[in-house]
Amino acid sequence: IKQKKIKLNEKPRPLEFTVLATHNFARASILKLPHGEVKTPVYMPVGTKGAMKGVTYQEMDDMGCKLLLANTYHLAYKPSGDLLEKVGGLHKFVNWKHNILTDSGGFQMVSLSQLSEVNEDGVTFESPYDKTIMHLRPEDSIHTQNQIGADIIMALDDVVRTTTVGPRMQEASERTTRWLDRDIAAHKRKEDQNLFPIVQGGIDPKLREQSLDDLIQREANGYAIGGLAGGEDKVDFWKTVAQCTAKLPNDKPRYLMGVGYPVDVVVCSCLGVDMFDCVFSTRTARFGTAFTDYGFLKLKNSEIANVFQPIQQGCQCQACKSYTQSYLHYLIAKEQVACHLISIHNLNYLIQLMLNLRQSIIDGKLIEFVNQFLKKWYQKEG
Ligand code: PRF
Ligand code: ZN
Repeated sequence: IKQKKIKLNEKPRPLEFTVLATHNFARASILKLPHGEVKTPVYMPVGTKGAMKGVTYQEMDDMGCKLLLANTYHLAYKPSGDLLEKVGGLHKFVNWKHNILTDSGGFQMVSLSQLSEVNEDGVTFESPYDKTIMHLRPEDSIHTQNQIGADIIMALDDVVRTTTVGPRMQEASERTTRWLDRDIAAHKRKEDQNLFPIVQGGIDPKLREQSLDDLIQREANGYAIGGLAGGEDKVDFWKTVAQCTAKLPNDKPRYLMGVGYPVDVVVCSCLGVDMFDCVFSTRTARFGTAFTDYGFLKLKNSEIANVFQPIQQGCQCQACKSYTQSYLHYLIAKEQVACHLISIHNLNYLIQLMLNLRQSIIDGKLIEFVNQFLKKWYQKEG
């Protein structure tokens, strides 16, 4: 009988990852973090600036959310790392008792590319609000993330557009590894904060392979797959995700950054991803679009005025339990609260989608689940 060697004197880790069931690459697991257990695969709602757009943290709690995302760049600007440290961290500041993950600020190099400049030392941002300058070196990002106190913190990566080719992509990918070593050296709270490295390399298999090798050597508690969902072809996207999940250690969580389109989270869960985040669900809600089993529902469309049913039959969210599509259609033009209700529905939809997918892995019914999901998603309700 093969037995796993137990290393004595192994330091306790602020993360335990237990795989309960698998189907090919897909896994149903429990991720135990300092602020409680998270069932994976999981979708993490994004509260960039320490607040959700249009949804309270209490409402996220009511939906069963156990892991939220926030962003270091925005929090460093306001309310600032120093203030958050003074109040005892972001959990206390926003009164959230479950887990938090902070992104490092790396992604803002792309999203705020007009206002940022990068070199080997780090990134410099000019604030879009008041033109102040912020230097974000790996050491600064980690220091601020230590002050914020999230359960999972992200390495500062050199992020370029996914469709970048040539030497700049290679430089970014290799620099991400060099920065990781500075992140690791700067990280002061290894006992209660997990630092996840981010695999880069665009859609170039060779660069990805190198990035994977380099990062896996550093033996982190979990890994993220970055640099995707940036306008590349779907086939390249899926192939790259598959390349990463095939190589990343089986006993550690894998987080695919910036992906939250329902079909993508289903496909990528099947490829072995455990964690997702994306602003898409709430952003699209603010434009009046709701997620349903039958695809997207544009509540602004005039014919919705005559639909006296909830967004989704059987959905247990606040919006669906109380209101018809017709009323929401009428509200959109008048009141902010419409966006609030649709956001709640979309977040609840993704949280439930992940829970159902997870249960199907546990029950050995993933194939049936995916068949049903795709059949409905690509078929108009009849
Ligand atoms: N790096 C970081 N955050 C991210 C990404 C990344 O590559 C993505 C993928 N486009 C989303 N968010 N640090
Ligand atoms: Zn609903």
